[in-house]
Amino acid sequence: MLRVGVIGCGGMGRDHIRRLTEKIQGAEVVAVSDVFEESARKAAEICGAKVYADSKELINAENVDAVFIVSPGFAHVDSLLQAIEAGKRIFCEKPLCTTAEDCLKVVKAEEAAGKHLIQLGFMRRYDKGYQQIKEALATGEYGEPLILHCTHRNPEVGTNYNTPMAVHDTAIHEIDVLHWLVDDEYESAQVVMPRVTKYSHSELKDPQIMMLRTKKGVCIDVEVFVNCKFGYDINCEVVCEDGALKMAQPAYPSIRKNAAVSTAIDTDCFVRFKDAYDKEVQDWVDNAEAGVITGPNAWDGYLAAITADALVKAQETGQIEKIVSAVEKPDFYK
Ligand code: ISE
Repeated sequence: MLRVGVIGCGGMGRDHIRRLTEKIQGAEVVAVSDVFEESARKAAEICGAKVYADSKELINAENVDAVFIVSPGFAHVDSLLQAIEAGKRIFCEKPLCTTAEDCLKVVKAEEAAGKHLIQLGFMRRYDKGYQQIKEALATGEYGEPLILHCTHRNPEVGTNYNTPMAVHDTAIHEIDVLHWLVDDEYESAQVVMPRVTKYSHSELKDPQIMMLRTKKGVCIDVEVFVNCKFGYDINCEVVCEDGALKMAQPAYPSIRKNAAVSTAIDTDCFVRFKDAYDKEVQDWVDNAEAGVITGPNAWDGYLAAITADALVKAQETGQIEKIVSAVEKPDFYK
């Protein structure tokens, strides 16, 4: 049984605690901590874990085999470095860290420790729709991918959501999943700003068209539209040399009523990617004993951070921005 300590007991943290307690095989939550003690106490009620006021103490607790980091992004770097030092296995919600510099620190610390410890919570790689496309591409039957057309639509967002968040919070999922999907790396980024919807405000340009070019020359466009009003709508079509593959949508019945045919669209990511969240955590637990990480890792977190930085710069300049890594991919991550 993998004994897990969870750092960060907000909505997402409690969701993961429930998952680890009620669904996941082979794990139990034995420790929880949060800067707000009340949140930690509420979380402890779900799983009967011990509450720690200090997250470092939780990380170093003898009965904690693995650390689950669900605190706000800016707090990840300290917990990650402490957990690496303690040799604990780690699941970290996205982002790895909020700056590329901190991501690199974590990458270097993990490499120096010589053990793959960190899995990053980019759950889309575990979604059946993306997996089907990846498997289809691997058959070679459709030739090479040339263009990807994607949408990432949210019905609405909070009033504090601003233009750069369209990259850091939203497109960050496409940034990770799409280069994995076509097994390629990004070279440059550009953002085109259409007319702004009446549902937005002065701090948020919405919608946006984000474009990425890969090293092999695949062109990707992602429509990010976070006030689309009609649903949580994620689409991906891969145009190849010998066919075009469109990702399947979650299966809902087609309903005939009032002289119309309709099919439901999900309204949030927790429902749309429910199975993917369960699978990523089960996979992390299953691989813990063997000491391997098969999901997104710390290097993927670094790549996402430099790609996001280029997109945010492109939002401001309107130009094509190069995506450059400060270091070569270490052999450790190959
Ligand atoms: C949120 O943080 C997510 O991760 C969702 O998947 C995304 O659709 C949303 O825009 C983000 O704010």
